[in-house]
Amino acid sequence: MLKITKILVANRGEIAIRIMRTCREMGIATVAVFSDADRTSMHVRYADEAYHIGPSASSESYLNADKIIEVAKKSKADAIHPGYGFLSENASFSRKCAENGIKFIGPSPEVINQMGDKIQARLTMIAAGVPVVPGTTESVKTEKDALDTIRQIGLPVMVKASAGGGGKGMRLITEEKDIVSLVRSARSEAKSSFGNDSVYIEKYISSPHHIEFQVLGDQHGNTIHLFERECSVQRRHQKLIEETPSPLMTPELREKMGKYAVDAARAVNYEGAGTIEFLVDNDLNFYFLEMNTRLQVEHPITERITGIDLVKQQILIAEGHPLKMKQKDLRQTGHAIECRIYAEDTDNNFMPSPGKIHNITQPLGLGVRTDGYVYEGYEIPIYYDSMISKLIVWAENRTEAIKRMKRALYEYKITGVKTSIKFLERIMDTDDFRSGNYDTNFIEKNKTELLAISKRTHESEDMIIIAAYIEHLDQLNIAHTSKGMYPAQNRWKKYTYQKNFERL
Ligand code: MV4
Repeated sequence: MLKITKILVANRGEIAIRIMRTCREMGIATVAVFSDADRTSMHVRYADEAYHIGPSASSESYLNADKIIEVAKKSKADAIHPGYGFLSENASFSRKCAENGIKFIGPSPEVINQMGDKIQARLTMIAAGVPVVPGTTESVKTEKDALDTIRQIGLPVMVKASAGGGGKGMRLITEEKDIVSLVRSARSEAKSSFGNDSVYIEKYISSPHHIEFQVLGDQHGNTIHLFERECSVQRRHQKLIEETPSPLMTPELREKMGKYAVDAARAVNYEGAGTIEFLVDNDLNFYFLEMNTRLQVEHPITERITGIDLVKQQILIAEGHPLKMKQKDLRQTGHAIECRIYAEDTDNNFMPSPGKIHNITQPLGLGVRTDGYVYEGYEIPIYYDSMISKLIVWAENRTEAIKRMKRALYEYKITGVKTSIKFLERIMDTDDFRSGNYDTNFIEKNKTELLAISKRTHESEDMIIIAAYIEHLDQLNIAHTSKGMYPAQNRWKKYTYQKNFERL
């Protein structure tokens, strides 16, 4: 059995800190790596050791596999945790780690490749008996090939990049006359984005739910699932809110999908934490979409309802320990919701809003967790993702969890940069979210309401006056500290409270 005593975290931001927190609890030393732009970042301060790895651009730092491995060797780290994004689903990085005697915390390069190639993944799932979206099982070769296939499946269809995921190189085809041009443009986007022009075709599932199952597999062939996450609140393939259990789920459907999720992971002898993504249509038919071979952003909601530390499980699995828990012992307790807080201007087409954090007051109290990394005076760099924090709440049921999320969002105050907090509060107030009756079209469907209200709030003269007053006090450095509330802040809060609060 491998004994891990030091882990290099090949990431930045909230996830780097999230991983290091578990390491600290386990008595494992931590090594941070950082770019030019991250010299003053929190993950650097948190770690036991930190090493500079290059310029700000990720391509020259957090994606520099050789440099990171060099640091791991120099610092005598036994293992590398890749977090999410960056090198987390890079098979050649996983291989290089192994070649250098460093344990990559995640699956083997073969499994990463097998799931990274979406056509391969479909074939694997078909062989394992897992339902996939009807469509092609090999890449589309010629225009005639595409026409024949689409006539067989029937319009509408989706053309997708085999090396893709997350919406890149994807086209919806609704009319026969567009087939040739859309297949061509999907192919060229695939080529330029992934260096691979292989595309495949699937039947289009309209207004689906995006539901994913968390899985864990150890090195001894034990595989379990940790239930589902509902991830349908998305905007342009960027998730905004996730919750578990899914409001759509029934015990029977969960049992069925959970079994398939475990079958999917077993089909590749999956080692570590992974996610099986499904599309679920309005008649509750479900189809395997993709497998993510990493820890995901939204993992905390699963941790909250199962009581399991997923990072700890990843580390124990990497050391070679067999999973301690059995499927039949796992329970979903209560309801958890995560809101992703982005530094962006929701009134200006969700443009990133980098800059200096002036004040930050984070929500606390019963049932609240924040996974973040920014602090007062920190300057958010332009180079990386604009997600600055995740707000996770738990309560005994969904209605109470929504109330708690509204309370926590109300407490969350960030000045200096624009954030998505107000927009998230608006989502909590929509009938569609509150009823749990929403799918991947939710943001588009409620766009007018969500944006119109946020504009009106910002443009209200009272609000501008109050905001200016708070800003004035902030500059005098007397308002809005993390230690207490001041009259100006209370006025602001009362105003939004009366306007937006309704009993659920
Ligand atoms: C689909 C689909 C409908 N039918 N495939 C978007 C991201 C990529 N990973 C898969 N995506 C979709 N694939 C078929 N055959 C609809 C989507 C989709 C979507 C999926 C999950 C969550 C949000 C979405 C938003 C728009 C489209």
